[in-house]
Amino acid sequence: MEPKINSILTKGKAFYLAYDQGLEHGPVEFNDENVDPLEIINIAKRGKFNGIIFQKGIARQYKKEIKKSGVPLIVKMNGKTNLYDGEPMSMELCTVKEAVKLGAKAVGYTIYVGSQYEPLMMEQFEQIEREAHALGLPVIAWVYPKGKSIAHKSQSELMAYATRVALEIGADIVKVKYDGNPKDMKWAVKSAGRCKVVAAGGVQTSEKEFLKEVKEVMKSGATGVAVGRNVWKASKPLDVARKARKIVFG
Ligand code: FBP
Repeated sequence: MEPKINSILTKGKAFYLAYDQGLEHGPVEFNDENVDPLEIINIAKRGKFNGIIFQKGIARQYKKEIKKSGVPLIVKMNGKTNLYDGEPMSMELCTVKEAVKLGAKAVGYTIYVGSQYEPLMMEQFEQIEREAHALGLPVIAWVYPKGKSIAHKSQSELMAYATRVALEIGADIVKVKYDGNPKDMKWAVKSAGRCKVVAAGGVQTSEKEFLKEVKEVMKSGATGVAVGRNVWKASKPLDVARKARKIVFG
């Protein structure tokens, strides 16, 4: 079945709010407000995001509120803590069946290309992708080059490699970390072919710098952004969201 990509796109553009950092980095990322998933659901709704990314635990405990918000749910299927200290590896934590039951409109999976465990993640991704596509669910691949073997590779080369990997393995959308160079992003978008490219927001920076990056990735042909910290860590998340949304949707 063709994936229903339009359920997570508006006029062909993606504006997603990512909130899996509690697992990936720990509550050290949060303050009194944004530690509460309800606050994030509220930002996603009022900020008019067209996707909200949660792990299955939050998706289940806050299912009612997510549904009520009307923001399409994207369930992140794998993850790890940053307490783990080995070659990068992120194992599957949720099945496609569970994600569908939680109301997912799409699923996401991280692959650390270059890691010693890359083949394992590729294999899990393939199974998830097959099951998700059989149900018409789009699949987003977070493709992050990590591990000992990539230490001496150039960032620009790696961004395009990441997007190309996503095209080749059947992802509908690939999420990459923007390296800060619009020329590299253009090449990465080209390398992705018909696989759509969204950029992660990265560590919190100034609003000005963040919006500049959003502008650059959009100008380079990206489909959108999947941002977390630069929105919900901001002193006025809805202000930043409004400005970023204007750039994404033009
Ligand atoms: P941010 O916009 O906050 O960077 O979120 C994007 C994201 O991909 C999250 O989904 C994920 O938790 C995090 O970045 C992973 O970052 P890192 O690889 O640096 O741990």
